[in-house]
Amino acid sequence: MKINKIIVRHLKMPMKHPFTTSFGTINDKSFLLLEVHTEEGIVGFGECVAFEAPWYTEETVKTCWHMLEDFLIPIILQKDISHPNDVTKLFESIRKNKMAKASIEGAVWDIYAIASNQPLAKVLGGTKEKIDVGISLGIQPTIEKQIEVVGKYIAEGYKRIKVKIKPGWDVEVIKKLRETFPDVPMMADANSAYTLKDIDILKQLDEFNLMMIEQPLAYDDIVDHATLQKQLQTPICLDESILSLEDARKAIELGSCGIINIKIGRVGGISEAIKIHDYCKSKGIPVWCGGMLEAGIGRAHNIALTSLSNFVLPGDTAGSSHYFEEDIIQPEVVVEDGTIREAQTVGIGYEPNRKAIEKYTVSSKTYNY
Ligand code: OSB
Ligand code: MG
Repeated sequence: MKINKIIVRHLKMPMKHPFTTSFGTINDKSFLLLEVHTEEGIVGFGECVAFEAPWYTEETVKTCWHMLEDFLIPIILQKDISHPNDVTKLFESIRKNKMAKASIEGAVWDIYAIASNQPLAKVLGGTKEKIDVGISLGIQPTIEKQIEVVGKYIAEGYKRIKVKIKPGWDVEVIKKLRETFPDVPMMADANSAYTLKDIDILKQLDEFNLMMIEQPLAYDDIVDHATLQKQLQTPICLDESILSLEDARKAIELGSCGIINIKIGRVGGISEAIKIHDYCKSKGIPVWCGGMLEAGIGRAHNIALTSLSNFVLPGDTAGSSHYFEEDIIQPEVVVEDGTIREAQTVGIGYEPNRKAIEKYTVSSKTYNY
């Protein structure tokens, strides 16, 4: 196949609830949506998960658009592509910028699945028909409110609850949550808010039977995490620190984590995500699919990826209605009893909602060969 046209749209979707982490608050979801056309007339969609500000990784909506316009789109237009893995190879000469790369690669996987007349999950080698989902909840103004919000989503059936922690909002909050919900599968995500100097605080969290503590230390660290893991009973899950299969290998060899959160955008695409999944499986390291507050296209990619067998822990792929009044896909993603059914139709399994896409688009540009 050859790609002959790419439409890049910048969308802004108001979020139902502001999302607060140790690094700040996100009120609106601002992101790039890619519509990729082939010569044969197949259309695939990819969602770029970079945020407006470089808090989670260094990429932003603007850096991604720059990388797409000036480097990635010129590389990909009119090249012969027989498999989405070719996209990863074509982008090898460009360093990092993983979210920008992944947005094209995701659309090419969609196209590849459509051309193969199969659901994306099947094309990726997925085996599950239904996936378990958890939910990631932002920091709330008070502990009472945090307990209320957690209770609401337990009642909705989510299979595990993730709460965000930061210095000053940790042991006491987790203790209260554990007292209120003694048996609920629960975990905490620090988004790199601690250092080894905080080891006494982090060790106190061992008391609360958490499934894991996600990314307690620096976003680019695997050495201190290994030191910490030796002193913690609770498994560490790495998120920000894992950008590639090589990172996963090194972290696992060092003993920096017991679990890995895989995000397609963070690792540069689905092909790399599958490699990390397979490697972790061979090492007995469970994985789960992380989220970037995606709209429907990114969410659909995450759901398809999660059908692979070593995604044994519930992911952060909550239902569309948790995030937005209206999603940009049809049907929207629905969670029932804490599970999502894998789509059975070809491609990503959801149709773009053209009206909603138009409504939320603030600017766009078309790139032709
Ligand atoms: O650390 O997993 C994270 C959202 C934005 C940036 C980083 C993270 C998150 C989440 C939310 O935890 C996951 C989601 O619901 O999409
Ligand atoms: Mg995280």
